[in-house]
Amino acid sequence: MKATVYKSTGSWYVLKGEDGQFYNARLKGKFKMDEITSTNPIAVGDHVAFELETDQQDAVIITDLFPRSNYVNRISPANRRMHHIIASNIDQSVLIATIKDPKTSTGFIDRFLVTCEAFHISAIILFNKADIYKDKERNLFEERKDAYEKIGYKVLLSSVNDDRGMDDVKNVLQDRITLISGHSGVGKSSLINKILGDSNIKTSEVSNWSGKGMHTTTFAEMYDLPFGGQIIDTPGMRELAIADIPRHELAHYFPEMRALMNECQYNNCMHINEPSCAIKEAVSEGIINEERYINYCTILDSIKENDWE
Ligand SMILES: Nc1nc2c(ncn2[C@@H]2O[C@H](COP(=O)(O)OP(=O)(O)O)[C@@H](O)[C@H]2O)c(=O)[nH]1
Ligand SMILES: [Mg+2]
Ligand SMILES: [Zn+2]
Repeated sequence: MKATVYKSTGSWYVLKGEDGQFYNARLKGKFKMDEITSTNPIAVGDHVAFELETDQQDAVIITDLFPRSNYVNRISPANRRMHHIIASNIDQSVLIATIKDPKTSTGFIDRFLVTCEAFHISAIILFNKADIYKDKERNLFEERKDAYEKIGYKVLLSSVNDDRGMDDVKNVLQDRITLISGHSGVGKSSLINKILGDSNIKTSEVSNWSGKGMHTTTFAEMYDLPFGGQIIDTPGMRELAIADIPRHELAHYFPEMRALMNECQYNNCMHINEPSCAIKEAVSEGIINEERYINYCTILDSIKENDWE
């Protein structure tokens, strides 16, 4: 039978079969891994085949992995040459951000956007906690919204407390598979609980066995939305694998730079100190947002430190 992986801890899995049932699963002993640089063979979102007959009473056996349309990964903390695949077969990614309590920096937002560009996943920025914004925060939100919409990103405003923007959020999520990220305190759990409502049976409740006592909250997990579609929650995951991007490619992942970089005098221009740089000119003319450019420089620096060239 075919199934989708809803949860993965690295040693055991929760699948949803084509029959709509949830199954605890393990990998076949000799599971062939295509990607030798990956620390995990199976990730949330994967389409797999499984067999029911098994000597283990409590689990089905995953026998095959179907090709992924895309995936997101991050560098393994234990081994920088290895990757951990966080999720696969994703339609879009939503970053939950806030203007206040806590403040999400544009640096963090831009790193998220660059990562989505690199993985070819469309990105949406959702500013939460609208109920606590006063004039100052509202103005800053409008400024951010204008800046990001101008370069092609969808920006939403929501409040879990007073339900503001909840219809927009549902519209964006409906019938799609969405990876949700955001740093802690922005209301990720609150928002997810609100969207899922009571109707949702959390997949984690299916498995009351070997997973016990594991720190399952650090693993990504997929949930069915009551109005169609799925979300993938990524608890404890701050950032994706930005260090994988070679320095000379970084500007490609800033859409407003990508549009202009052919006009730089040097075709290997890094847009830092080079003469006749179309990007720097656009920044000084206010065509490219200065903060975005500064964040580009900061990310570029961090790649240098990571020694990926
Ligand atoms: N004022 C306000 N507080 C919120 C909102 N959403 C979440 N919170 C609060 O923010 C804190 C962090 O929320 P939580 O969902 O745990 O954030 P997470 O760390 O991103 O999962 C909690 O005290 C929530 O009650 C909101 O829309 N408005
Ligand atoms: Mg949380
Ligand atoms: Zn340039």
